[in-house]
Amino acid sequence: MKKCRICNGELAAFLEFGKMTLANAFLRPDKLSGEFFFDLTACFCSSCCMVQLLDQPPREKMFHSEYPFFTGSSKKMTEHFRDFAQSVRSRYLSSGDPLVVEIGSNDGTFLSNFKSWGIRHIGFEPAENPALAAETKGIRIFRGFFEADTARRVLAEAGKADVIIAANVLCHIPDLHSVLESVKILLKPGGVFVFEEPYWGDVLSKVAYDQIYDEHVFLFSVLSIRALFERHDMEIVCLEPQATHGGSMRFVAALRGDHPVDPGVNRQIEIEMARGLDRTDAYRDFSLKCEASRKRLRDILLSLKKDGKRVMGYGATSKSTTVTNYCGITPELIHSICDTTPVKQNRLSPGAHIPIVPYEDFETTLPDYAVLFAWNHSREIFEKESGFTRRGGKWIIFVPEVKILGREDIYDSVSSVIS
Ligand code: DWN
Ligand code: ZN
Repeated sequence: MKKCRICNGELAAFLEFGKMTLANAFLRPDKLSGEFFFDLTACFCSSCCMVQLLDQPPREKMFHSEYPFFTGSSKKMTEHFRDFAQSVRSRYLSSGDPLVVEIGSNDGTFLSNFKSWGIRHIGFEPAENPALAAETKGIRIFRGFFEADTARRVLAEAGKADVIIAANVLCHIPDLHSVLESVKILLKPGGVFVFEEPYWGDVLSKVAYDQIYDEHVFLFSVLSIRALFERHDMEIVCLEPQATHGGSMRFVAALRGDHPVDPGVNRQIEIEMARGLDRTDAYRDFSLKCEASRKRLRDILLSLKKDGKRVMGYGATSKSTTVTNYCGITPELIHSICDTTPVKQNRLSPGAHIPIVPYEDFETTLPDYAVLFAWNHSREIFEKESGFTRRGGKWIIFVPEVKILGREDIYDSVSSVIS
């Protein structure tokens, strides 16, 4: 049995998906052989409370020149990062010539705000596709992973950072001890490290098992993050829950004693203890709920197939790789998945081999039902696609529960999803 990546404690498996492929390895139809599979198993460490994968594929297999995710593909996420940047600017940037560093800056959606304000910035980005997109916008990118030697190189060139940011990045990095040591190399005394990540408390309560895939080697609670930062003489000084990615937590960290600790931090720890996030029972309950969710989604799709209905997927998310493979959803059950990302289009979904089609096909295919794989963008998508339900189409959602939604459920009732 492998040991906890944070504290070397014993790991207990609570959800085994079996053989799974890489969430973002979209395939060319003429190149199906040699698909990579690994055992996807979620574990819990009862010593430090960190939820983590038992095994994670090598990082070069996941984050490479063809990495297909671009933060800017969602209008609402672009707005979110503008607001986030404004909050960082007003709360944490001193006068003078401050420096903002982002770990995993993707296509530069967040840093573009600092660029437009004339504030010095550098983004670390190892994946070529998004790095290139950021550079095209004139954003300063360091092409590489964030590690002690790369942090030292940036330090020599640009000096210490006032703020280091990471958004939906830390949960992808297996060696968090190395990240925190590198943060300490680059962060100014009195500076803050602000990061936001999918929140394990939300994954549990929404049965969002699709947040578990190769790239997400960790899913964080405040308990587990506190245990990690304590080992590096750092502490969490503030927490700000976020609605993004189906429920995230923004953590503000600093060197111990540098900033007062907001009372909300201990309050959240108490909430997590009351919910049992430090005990294995909560995890067993979660895995039973995942199994029930999988069965219900599959049963609905099988019965729609029997009735001859046309079902399409909406959003070829990383998360959808877990859902399609875990639930055994093949092209016989879902005819295609539409997506706005050009590099995903005309490829096949990882493992399940469902064709990915351009977003415009959603209009022309006229599906009877659409499975909302991009459920974390439901507000944006329901706004954009009001015509689908107007002409009788129905959405199938599976988070927080498997449900079929018609127009009346989304737009017409007082307690609707969208209002
Ligand atoms: O942690 C991660 C998060 C931040 O982003 C990464 N490991 C990878 C990625 O996860 P994801 O692929 O699950 O993210 P999204 O944001 O849920 O992906 C949305 C997908 O849906 C994109 O491929 C774009 C597409 N989309 C669409 O076709 N129409 C999105 C919207 C909003 C739309 O209207
Ligand atoms: Zn541990």
